[in-house]
Amino acid sequence: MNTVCVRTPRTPGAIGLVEVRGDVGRLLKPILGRPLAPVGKLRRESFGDFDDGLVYRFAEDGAYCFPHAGPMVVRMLVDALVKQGADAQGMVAPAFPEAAGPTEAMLLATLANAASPRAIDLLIERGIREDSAAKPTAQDLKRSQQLDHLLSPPTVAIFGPPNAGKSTLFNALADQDVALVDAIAGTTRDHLEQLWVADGLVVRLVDTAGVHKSTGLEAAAIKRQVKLIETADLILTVANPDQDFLTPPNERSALRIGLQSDRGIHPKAELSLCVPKETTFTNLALAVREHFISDAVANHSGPWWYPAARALRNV
Ligand SMILES: Nc1nc2c(ncn2[C@@H]2O[C@H](COP(=O)(O)OP(=O)(O)OP(=O)(O)O)[C@@H](O)[C@H]2O)c(=O)[nH]1
Ligand SMILES: [Mg+2]
Repeated sequence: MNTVCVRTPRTPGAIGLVEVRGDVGRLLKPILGRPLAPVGKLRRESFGDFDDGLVYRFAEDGAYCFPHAGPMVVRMLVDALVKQGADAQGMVAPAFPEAAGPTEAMLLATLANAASPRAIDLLIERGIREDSAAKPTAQDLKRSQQLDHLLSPPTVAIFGPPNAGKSTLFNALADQDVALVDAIAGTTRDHLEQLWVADGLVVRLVDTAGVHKSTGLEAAAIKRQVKLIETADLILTVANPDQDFLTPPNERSALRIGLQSDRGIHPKAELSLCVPKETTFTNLALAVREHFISDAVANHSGPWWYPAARALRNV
């Protein structure tokens, strides 16, 4: 079976580890642009036209690729391997010879792949590791599903009318100027995304263009972003003091945030922010983390039946 598996956390870092198993020579040749080196050789390679890094063939049927660890680069490498026929879901049994049993191996694999810093301590303290652990109760499963958000980043979309201050907020959270900020309404023409750590929970934060009527090419971009907003796990519905909050497509998971609070507090806001004066965004981070993982669950001492442990025990 041909498989590809990311062995490093899906957060920015220096080097990523992507493990390829199966017919590795055939899978990697089109991506590297030349035949794979023999077993035992570590060699510098180009990954398509999107990155370069190291490749180590540790067995006839196994290779480690070390690209740069930007989440986008890692995803492009995985996508390229999937295009060559590798199965990205197939590799569930990780090679952890130090594990006492299959459950502990799953725990180690989950630790290695967890997106959020908060997941590490929680998995070590409460993650199921005994093969003989008693089956989870309904309450255990309910709490575990909240904690699962720590493993792969949920999507959080910033949604609101033009000029609300969406990109200003997005940029401040990134602490860098990624999105376009301008006083002309409708400046952001497409969505942009980044990972943001909200009180120990990594989320995929998406900036969207102000919603307004449009035609042609721009309409296509807007259609795409409507879909993104519809499927987001949480929508931050924002408005400045002169604007009404828009009704998001899936309102049950929305948080209303009044922006530009230096110009007035929005009466309908659940949380008010003046982004340029914020330094820590503590309240926003807490509200976002609390949306996915309640304080009660975060502080509970019960077991965490992470997805791989549930799959192993069929629960
Ligand atoms: N007074 C004040 N102005 C702000 C604040 N935040 C943003 N602005 C200004 O509001 C204007 C619009 O900000 P953007 O962040 O571009 O708004 P946006 O919601 O991304 O707009 P579109 O992308 O066009 O939909 C800019 O001139 C910002 O400088 C704030 O907290 N206070
Ligand atoms: Mg914008």
